[in-house]
Amino acid sequence: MPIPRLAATASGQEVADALGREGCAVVERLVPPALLDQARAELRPHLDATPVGTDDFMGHRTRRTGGLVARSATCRDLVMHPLVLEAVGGVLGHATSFQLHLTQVIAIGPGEPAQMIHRDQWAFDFFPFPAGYEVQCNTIWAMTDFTEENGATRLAPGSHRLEDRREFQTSDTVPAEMPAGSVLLYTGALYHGAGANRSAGTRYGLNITYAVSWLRQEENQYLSVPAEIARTLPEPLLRLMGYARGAYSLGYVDDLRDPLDALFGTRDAGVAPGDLAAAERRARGIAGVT
Ligand SMILES: O=C(O)CCC(=O)C(=O)O
Ligand SMILES: [Fe+2]
Repeated sequence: MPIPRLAATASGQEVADALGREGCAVVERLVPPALLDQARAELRPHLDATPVGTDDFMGHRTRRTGGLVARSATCRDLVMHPLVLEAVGGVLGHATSFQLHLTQVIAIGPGEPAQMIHRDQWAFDFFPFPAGYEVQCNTIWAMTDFTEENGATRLAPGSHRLEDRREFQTSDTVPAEMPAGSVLLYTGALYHGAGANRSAGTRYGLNITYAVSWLRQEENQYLSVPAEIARTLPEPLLRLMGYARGAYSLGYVDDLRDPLDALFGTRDAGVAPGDLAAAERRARGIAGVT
């Protein structure tokens, strides 16, 4: 089965329907490539400072840079992209709410072999979720063109319905080729993996994932985004990051307080709301980095 491809004019429901059918979908040219160039420019010092992975799964020629909500204003907008949130809501709508699970630029360097084919939901200690019960929905934005040669993500469309712990070969999968500015969506149960990079350039993908709010987040947003920066962010983004109760009472603070009350109850008088530059200066000072 081919990967469903939709135009940027598609509705969130159409994307969610494609995800229900095949477990994956590409929305072509959803944002101008210049927006992703801007994100890359904002992240440049962090991308340059990130070490390569230390095992075969993370990739010995692959750099994974996270903390994107703290580090890039453009990435905040991508986390909150309305079409993506609508599609994710369609896939995870059986739960009370969903939240941000991780943010990561995946930069695959030349010569990196193909990653093992896997399900992202295996991160939840390999819990055997029932077939058809999705707890996670993911995006990979193409910051550079994704081609079979440079390591486009490889997918087995329809495999979200198969049994767990299945072994796939790379040859059982197809590459999600797409021009820069496009986004690949796939569910937590879909078998996939990064492709081998046989080109001379680096493949940049922006992996932003979401999961139901009753599961633990893969990237700890409370520590990845310093509170001084968090206090400058819009409330809907904060809630998506986990400053909200999941289901009835998950994640409350002391006397059943809402996490946002706790965050703002200790507002730092030295940083005015919205003054991101001041917040970042303060955060760097606190972290001991100049
Ligand atoms: O970068 C990619 O194309 C996919 C990476 C991936 O699936 C993962 O690291 O879990
Ligand atoms: Fe993955």
